[in-house]
Amino acid sequence: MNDNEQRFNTYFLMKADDVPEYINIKIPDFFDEKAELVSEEIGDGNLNYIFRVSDKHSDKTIIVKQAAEELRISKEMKISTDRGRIESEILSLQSRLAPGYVPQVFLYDEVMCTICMEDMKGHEMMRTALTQHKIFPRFADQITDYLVNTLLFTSDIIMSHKEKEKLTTRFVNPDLCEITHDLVYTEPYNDFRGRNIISPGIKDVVHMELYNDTKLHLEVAKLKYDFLTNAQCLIHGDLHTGSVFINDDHIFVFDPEFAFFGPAGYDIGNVIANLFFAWCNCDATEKDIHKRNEFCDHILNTIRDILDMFIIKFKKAYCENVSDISFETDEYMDHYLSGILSDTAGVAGLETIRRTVGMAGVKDIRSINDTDKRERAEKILISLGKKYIMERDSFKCGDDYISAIKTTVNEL
Ligand code: SR1
Ligand code: MG
Repeated sequence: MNDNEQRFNTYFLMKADDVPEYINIKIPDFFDEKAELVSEEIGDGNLNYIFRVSDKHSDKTIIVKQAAEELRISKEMKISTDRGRIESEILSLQSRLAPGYVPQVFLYDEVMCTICMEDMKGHEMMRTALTQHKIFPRFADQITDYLVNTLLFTSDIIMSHKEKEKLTTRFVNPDLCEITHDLVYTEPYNDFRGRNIISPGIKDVVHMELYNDTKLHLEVAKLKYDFLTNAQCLIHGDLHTGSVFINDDHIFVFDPEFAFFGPAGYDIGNVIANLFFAWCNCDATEKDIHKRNEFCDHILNTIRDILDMFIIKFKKAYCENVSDISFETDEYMDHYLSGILSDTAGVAGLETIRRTVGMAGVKDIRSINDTDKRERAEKILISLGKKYIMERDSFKCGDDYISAIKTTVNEL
């Protein structure tokens, strides 16, 4: 082994210039012998460093994602780099469960804590596209395929109990789950760490509606306990619109480093909440009324369709694939599905609130420059989030979400 190869036998955080050599050593056949490689750091997430390596003489590219112990969002937060292993393993599993919906993994390197994976070329980050108010009519159909195939097929309804039990141990993810406990389930309701980020004009609302509402605290505690204990299926764990790359025809769902066996509704609720952030952004910033109406209507239709398509596809897949005789009846299926739908609404509420007042906000809302409009959006989000949480058992289909959204918007 020469000196160059040895460089990568001990972990260090790479700079863009290190990555071409790294790829040539670790995946020597990936690029052509005559390739001239260049590398750039393209990540803007909270946790990792993402590099794109390209050949100047061809259109071949590869993505290298490296985990650091210190998070990008805050150097004081340190988490295990094992998240890279979890991410590469779930991507491999999901490429079988939902073919075409996740990027291909070429290599996981446990020393350098890197994942080398397919570049999702021809796609853009969904959050970025949505903040430009682009419309994606196929998204509801695509994401519900992904959700049903990844969630239901890793649950005890379909997967053999022994296989699931074994798989559960591969996806124990304590550090990343702790981030979620803190940022999603705890801090938005008391700010005991002082990390919340609250617009000055909504401070009173936050105190009254979030910090001082003990009935809300009880329901959030129930949802938190469910997240801690309900190992229902293998979830993505952070399925916001920054975890989707999209174009007119296709989506990739990526970045599943928060994956673990948890409640199915966590993923569905995240999708629903994050779509509505795009609605708020357009409502506050789009000056062209026709574009505004078209985009906002499209978002509401997408939210409705996701719920309704999920229910139809879930029931079909359940009936065709249920593997345990105890769960074969329609009555059990309806009981199981209504639990998922209640969790979905609860988590949609938690995500809606935590991205509004918590440390990890979203660009859709925080980039609204007009203070009055941003604070109006934030008040809508807090009120809607609370309805989702407090009345979660009554959100049974897409129209229930649309009614709640329309009522809340008209109230504020
Ligand atoms: C400290 S990480 C903050 C947030 O970014 C991730 O994408 C997760 O959503 C996490 O809660
Ligand atoms: Mg992420």
